Amino acid sequence: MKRMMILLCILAALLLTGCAPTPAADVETYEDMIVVGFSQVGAESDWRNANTRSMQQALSEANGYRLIIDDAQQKQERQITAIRNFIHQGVDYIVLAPTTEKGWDTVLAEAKAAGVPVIIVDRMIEVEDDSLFTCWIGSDFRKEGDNAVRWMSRHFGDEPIRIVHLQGNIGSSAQLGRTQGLDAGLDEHPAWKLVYRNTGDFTQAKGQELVEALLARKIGFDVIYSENDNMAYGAIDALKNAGLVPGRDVTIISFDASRAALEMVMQGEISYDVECNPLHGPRVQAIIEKLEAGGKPPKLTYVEESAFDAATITREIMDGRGY
Ligand code: GYE
Repeated sequence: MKRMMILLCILAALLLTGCAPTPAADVETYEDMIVVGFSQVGAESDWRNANTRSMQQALSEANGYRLIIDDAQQKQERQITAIRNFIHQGVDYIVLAPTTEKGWDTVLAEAKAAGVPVIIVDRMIEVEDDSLFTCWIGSDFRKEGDNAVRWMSRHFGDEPIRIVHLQGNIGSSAQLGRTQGLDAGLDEHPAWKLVYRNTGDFTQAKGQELVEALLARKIGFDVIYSENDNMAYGAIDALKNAGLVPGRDVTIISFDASRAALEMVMQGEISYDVECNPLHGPRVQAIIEKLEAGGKPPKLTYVEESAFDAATITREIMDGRGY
């Protein structure tokens, strides 16, 4: 019945846009498919785009899926609306990559009441009742922050350093964990001074803008702790435009370790990059297959991750990188 409803919705949409192929063929095609509504955060970073591509590749028509993606442009209200639409359309599964951790109780209770399983990917959610989601798969962001700080401790010890902290979207697990890591490092090293902290929304443009403003205000700093690669790219552009040499005048720590950033690690512009793996598509596919077969996936799954500096990065690692 649920599947029937979604078929009708898809057909109606196709007819309205005037691009419907022969309906009879379509009904048959979609009837055998697993319909997944994916509420994606946005397109703020290379990490995010790699994550979307991974979902599209794994949950493809060839693999038996009909994937409906909603881009929330980093707004939680838009995600809530998207989830409600998915419920009304009668999708088989909802996959949610949440903007922030809080604020999901009501809408996920609606999904539960409608009997739609919800799989959370990437960032975590904080809900009163854990039965509101089926399972979660993503990264240990606090561990990532601790990893970065361990490198800083090895590299700087108790040297006095002035740190600029570019944060991700406030309230997202990726921001919270990476910030907690740095805060613990600041507590442990009284010689480390935080000279500036602000959110760059995980975007390159905002990262550049923040660092340009700091340079214009003549605020001195030795280290930029950037909570993702795109903000680091923006910061690097700002430094170069001001005649500074990233890696020599300013040490840059970043997160994600996407291919372009690893090139910069190799060139010495980024000193340390903590890996965050966006390739969740096949993992979500495996979860759905397990559920379809009547199995029970683990409630929480953390992806194994590494980190790179000039001493550990190799051409081989970079060539094997899918994002
Ligand atoms: O680090 C950043 C993206 O939630 C892990 O979101 C993700 C983060 C990632 O915009 O680049």
